[in-house]
Order: sequence, then C-alpha cells, then structure tokens
Amino acid sequence: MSTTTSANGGEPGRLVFPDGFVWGAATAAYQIEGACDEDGRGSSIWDGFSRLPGKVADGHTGDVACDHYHRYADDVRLMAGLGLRAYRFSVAWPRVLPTGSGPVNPLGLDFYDRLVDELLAHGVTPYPTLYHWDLPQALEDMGGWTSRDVAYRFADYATAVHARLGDRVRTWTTLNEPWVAAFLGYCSGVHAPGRRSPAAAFRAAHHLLLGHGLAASALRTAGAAEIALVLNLAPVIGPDGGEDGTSAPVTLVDGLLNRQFLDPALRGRYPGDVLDIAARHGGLGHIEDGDLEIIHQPIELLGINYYNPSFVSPAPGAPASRAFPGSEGIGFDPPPGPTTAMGWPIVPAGLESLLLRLSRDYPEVGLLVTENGAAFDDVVRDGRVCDTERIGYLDAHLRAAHAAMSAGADLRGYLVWSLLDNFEWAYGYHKRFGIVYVDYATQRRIPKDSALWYREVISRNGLSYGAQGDR
Ligand code: GCO
Repeated sequence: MSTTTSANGGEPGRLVFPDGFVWGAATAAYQIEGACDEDGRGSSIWDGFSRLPGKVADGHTGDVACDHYHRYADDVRLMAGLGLRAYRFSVAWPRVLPTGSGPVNPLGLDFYDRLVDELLAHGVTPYPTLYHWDLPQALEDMGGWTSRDVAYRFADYATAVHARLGDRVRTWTTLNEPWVAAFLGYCSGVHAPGRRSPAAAFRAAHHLLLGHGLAASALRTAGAAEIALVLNLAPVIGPDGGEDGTSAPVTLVDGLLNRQFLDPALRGRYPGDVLDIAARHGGLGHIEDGDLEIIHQPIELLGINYYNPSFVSPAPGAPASRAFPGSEGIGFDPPPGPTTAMGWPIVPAGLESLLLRLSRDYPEVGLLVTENGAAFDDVVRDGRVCDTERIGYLDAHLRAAHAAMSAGADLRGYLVWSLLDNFEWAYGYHKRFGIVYVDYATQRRIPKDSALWYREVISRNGLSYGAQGDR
C-alpha cells in the first residue's frame, strides 16, 4: 500500500487518502447481537457479570442489545447504503462452542455464515475478530485467562471458525484489546469476570498473548492470508507534555499499556521494566520457556484502537490505579480541554504521534485504525440526529491520520467505532458511540448526520480542506 498521499489530490481544498484505503466501521458481538439464549449459544462471562448488582449501569445487559442477530441483513444494507467498504465485527465464542471447547454448535456458526455472505453480497469486506471479551463462562469456571489451557482452547476455537468461514474471509483478528480483558477484567474488576488481582491480570495478559500466538499459527496453517492483533494503544504524556520515556510515570504506564503487548507480539520479548513490575505482583512463573516464540508470530496488520492519550504526572501519596499495578504516586488527570460524553479528552494529535511512533518502532507491520470514535449526548429531533461534535471529532482524527500517512505511516484504513449505538460495557446503553442512532425501544435505526458525512468522506476518499464540513 503506497503511503505517499498527495496533500490535495490535485483538487484545491481536498485532503485525499490513497487509492484502496479501507473505509469501514466496527462493532462487537456482545455489544450489538442480543439473542443471548438463542440457537444454542452458551453463557459468556459478560452474561453473568452484567447480572451482578451494581456492575453495569441500571442493570443493563446484552440480552437484546441492537438485536443484530435478527436484524443483520438490514444492518448490512444500511452499511452498504453508507458506502462502507469494510465491517469489523466479532464472533461470539460461546455461540460457536457453548462451553468453550468440545463439539461445535452449527447454528452458531450458521449466523456468521449468513452475515459474511450478506456482507460480500453487498460489497462489504468482513473483518472478524475472534475474541472481543465474551469468554465462555465454562472456561472462566476453570480459571479463565489465568489458566494456560484457555490459550489452547482459543486456538481450537479459531480453527473451528476458520474452517467454516476461511473460504470467504481473508483478514483475521485474534484478540481485541488484551489489556482491557486482562487489567479491567482481572485487576480493577470493572469488566467481566470482575476479579481484582494484579497477579491474575499479569497471568491473564500472558495467556491472552499466548492464545494470540497459538491462534495465529493455527490460522496461518489453515491458510489465512492476513492476521491482525488489535490493541488499545495510547501516547502516554507526562506533565511536560513529553511522551518519551524520561519520566518514571510515563515509562511505567507506557510499559503496562502499550509495550507489554507490542513487544512480545512484534519483537518476541517482554520489556524488562514490565517484567520487573509483574515479578513484584505475583511473579513470572506463568511464563514458560518457548512462550515468547509462540507469541511472536508474523502478522500483517496491527489494529489500533485509539480514543485519547493517557496523561500521567507525579502525585506523591496517590494510591496505585486499580488497573495499573505499581502506579503508586502517579496521577492520571488529563489537562483541561474538550472531552467526549465519556469524559475522555479530545486530542487528535495523539493519533498522529501514535501512528508515527508505531511506524518508527515496529516498521515490519501494516497499521489499521480499527476503532476511533466518540460518545456524545445525541438527541433525535424531527427524525434527525445533528451530531456536529462527532463530525468534528472524526474529521480532526482523520486529518491526524492523514498527516501521519504523509509523514510515512503505513496506514491501510480507518474503521469508525461504532456503526451502531450499542452496549457500552459498564455504562450499559447510556453512552452512544454509533454513527447510526438506535432507538432501543423500537430497534429503529436512524443514520446520524455523522453517518451522512462519513458517506461523503468515503465517496470522495478524503476530506475537504479547512474546518470540518467545509464544502
Ligand atoms: C474498546 C472496545 C469497544 C468499546 C469502545 C468504546 O475499545 O474499549 O473495543 O468495545 O465499546 O472502545 O469504549
């Protein structure tokens, strides 16, 4: 993929992306499918966790969500109508293997068969993610990701899905955000399975990476053309505005959030500073000889989920963040500035610097923005959602991505998070990230102004100059 992009594509006032740039949107199974008890689907850790009092806002669950399991054909038509070229979705492990292993549930695979065929019939390329946090409960009952065996079960599951879909799916993502699965799921406990042990989190992180390597190897053997790993990455910015690892808070948080996953997957080794922290929180007994060779499988794409930088500063006496073991004395307060409805700072430049860092430090892998987007307090008025803030957010981040590409970043595409408003984990349905509004009472879909704007961007393969929306 050429990364040279003409600044204006020959026309005054335009910002053009390379031919073949992949424009799409992303979702995840538990967040949109619903039908949690249908066609043989087994229970996932999120089915149980969302039913625990106080874990999810107002007791919301994924039982119905966007009812995508039944409405997928209409949703695919909606995608095609917006001109999407790619759709990133996740396969629910408990639909395919209800207890996580053993015999395949054919009805579960049938759904993804139908979905892939519908996408291809509408010219939309499927980008399945094999794990987006909905671990079968039966495997959690055996230790979940703290159990080394689950990594091997994951590779078996990946093989089963590829056996059904591999003739039509080219690009396979193993994991979505192993840091979130491990450190929000097993350390802070704000995500399923809700455990609160730093030692468990480091074990889970390692076994997730091991599962990635085992699955990548199995997929490659089965003939997969492209393999990706999706990470939630962020520039870590110190009080002086710097990102380099000169300050201890920046080094620690960058190591735990970014390099703990980038280096094993792309360099075949853990960073020494991360090993030191893990050794102090439960030890390194879970890392066996040969594991890093298994994890370090060649992959074609690094998926980047970018929302905002992580801001850190010395905070003497502050307790450790529950998600960052060893972060005593570190503050995580962003500087004043515009935020989304999640309270996340809006910093498009962070995407540019992240893409340039990844290109510099890990040049052997292509890049794909697999999630970028924002929640805002959307309101329907006269059948329309005028989400100018979201348009501004997306416009600014696409400009940042374009600037990184112009500086040499090998960025292959951009998938907006998310196609639909959906179940935002512990926030339930209170946070709307979609470019398409979902009225959960009626399941009616309303393309927001941002969807119509994105359709224009895709059709032009670029942006107009100046402030967003200038024509
Ligand atoms: C993530 C997950 C998504 C979230 C989105 C907004 O990146 O956290 O992949 O499932 O819904 O990022 O938080």
